[in-house]
Amino acid sequence: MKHLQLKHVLMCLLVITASAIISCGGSASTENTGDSASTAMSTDTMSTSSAPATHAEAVITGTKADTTVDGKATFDADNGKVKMMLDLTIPKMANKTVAVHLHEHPDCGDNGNASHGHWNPTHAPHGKWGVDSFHLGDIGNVKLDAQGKGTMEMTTDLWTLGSDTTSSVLNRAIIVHSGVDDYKSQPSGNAGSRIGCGVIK
Ligand SMILES: [Cu+2]
Ligand SMILES: [Zn+2]
Repeated sequence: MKHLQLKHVLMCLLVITASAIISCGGSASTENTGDSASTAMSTDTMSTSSAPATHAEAVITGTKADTTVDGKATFDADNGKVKMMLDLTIPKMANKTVAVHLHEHPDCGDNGNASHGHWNPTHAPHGKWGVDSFHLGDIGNVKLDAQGKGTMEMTTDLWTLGSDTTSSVLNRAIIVHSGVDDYKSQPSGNAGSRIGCGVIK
């Protein structure tokens, strides 16, 4: 009996590894939703599986000595969509609007310039999210209040957390600019210098 259960679990792990979508049904999938069960599962399959993650985040810090930037972006996958929640605090930019993008490389070095250009796996022109052509990294402008605080939420089915490199926001950099994205200028909306950066993991 014990043997049979073990076998079943092993089969499930194999199936999950091969295809993250297929449920093993019945008792096995109920077990997988339990905390201890899913922890054990991810340890077992980590080395062989590239199943998408359900959560990722980036801690955003300043790239310049004279501008304090404090921020966090969380990304949660649910039902084929990814929801981003962004929190920013930039006291020096109180009452201003700053542009935020996902840039291609997970590297905040060289004052954020090492992150290279906007993440653009579809090779589209830069623009405003959801309107005509836009980069998958074109998050857009965030208005900051009198304390320099701002938030943004967006949910999209154009992003994933690890499914493939043409849709995954994992290992991108989230960049905060000193200026406003005009949603037109190529290749990056003329949004000014890079004052904040964080890598999504
Ligand atoms: Cu940018
Ligand atoms: Zn862009």
